[in-house]
Amino acid sequence: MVDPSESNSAESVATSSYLDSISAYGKAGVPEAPVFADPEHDAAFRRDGYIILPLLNEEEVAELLKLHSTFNPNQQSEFDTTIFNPDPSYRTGVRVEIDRIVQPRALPLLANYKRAVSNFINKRHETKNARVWIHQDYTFVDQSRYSGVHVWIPLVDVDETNGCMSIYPGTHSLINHISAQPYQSYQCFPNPYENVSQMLEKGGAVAAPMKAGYGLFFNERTLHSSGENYTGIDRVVVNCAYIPEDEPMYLYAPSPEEDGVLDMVELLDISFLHLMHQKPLPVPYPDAFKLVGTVNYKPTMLTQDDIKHMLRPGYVHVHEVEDPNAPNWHSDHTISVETVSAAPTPIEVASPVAEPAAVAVAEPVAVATAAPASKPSWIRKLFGRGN
Ligand SMILES: O=C(O)CCC(=O)C(=O)O
Repeated sequence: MVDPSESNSAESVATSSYLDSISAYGKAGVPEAPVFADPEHDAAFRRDGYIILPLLNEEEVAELLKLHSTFNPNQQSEFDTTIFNPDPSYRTGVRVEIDRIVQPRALPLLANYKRAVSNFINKRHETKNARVWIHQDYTFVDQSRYSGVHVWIPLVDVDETNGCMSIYPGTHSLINHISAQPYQSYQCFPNPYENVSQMLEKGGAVAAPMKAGYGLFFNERTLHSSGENYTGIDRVVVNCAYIPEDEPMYLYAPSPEEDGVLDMVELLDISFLHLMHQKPLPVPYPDAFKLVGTVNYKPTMLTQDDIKHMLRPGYVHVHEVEDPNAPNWHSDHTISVETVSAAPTPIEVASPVAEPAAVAVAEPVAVATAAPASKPSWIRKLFGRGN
């Protein structure tokens, strides 16, 4: 992480040259199906793997904060996610309330997407062990055809003192990694980033300070992390996941029968999502989980050579402060990146990522059509009925 206090105000570098060069290096296909209704948002999201947009007004932020304190009045733990609360009626209550306020703002920005998950995350005040290390979230879509998208909406202003998000631009196009459960200590199974995580955290992180009510939309493949909350105030956020309107929500689990194979499982009832978190799904799968296919997948471990083109020491995210009371306000909402310390490392032109054949999705995620008619061939077997 670059420390802005170490700035020596070196030269500014145009955002586009930095980000274009990143996307030029991505070897993994990013499906063509649009994610955002606005083509400019869509292009930025496709290129960078994230975009920050104004989303909620002050009243909506205040209402959500109040709801959070009703749902979570006495949080003892340093980090809490309501989605994994064991009580189903609690989870449903949270979801209904978040959806009432957030989805009328978020869904119109997206291109034919629906909400999959709605969640409060709270990083309590004065944390010591609540750092969230760099990781890729669970894969919820058939990523040969579609991009999954998350939105992370802070309900208080965030920066590096209270656990703002850091994002790793372009990492959504680095590798076609399917993030399967069990997902433990940020070690997605299997985890191709293991040997490069530290290097990325040190040299590729873009801290994203944000005003309350803004939304950080990110591709479910984009790597992200967050630091401690050193302040005396809880850092409450709303976090939602979205999937294509006409698609089921998928989860991926290591096949109990065959090494190097992932079961592609349709989640029929979102209330059971918690069953797959941090422990293997019971076998045979519970009724809410329908096995629909399998995917050959042995990930290639990324090496430091693979990612060094993404490291640009000296760059920080500078977020332009706009009017947070203007939801969905479209304007020149550029995220600028400027040099604050060292001169940029020269960009290398050597192929940074293993050739597609080395990436073990049997056929690397293909560029998808907007409305594909059939299942991709990398879903090796399809089953008529579940389990
Ligand atoms: O809220 C945070 O600090 C991190 C959240 C996160 O990484 C996630 O939801 O995947």
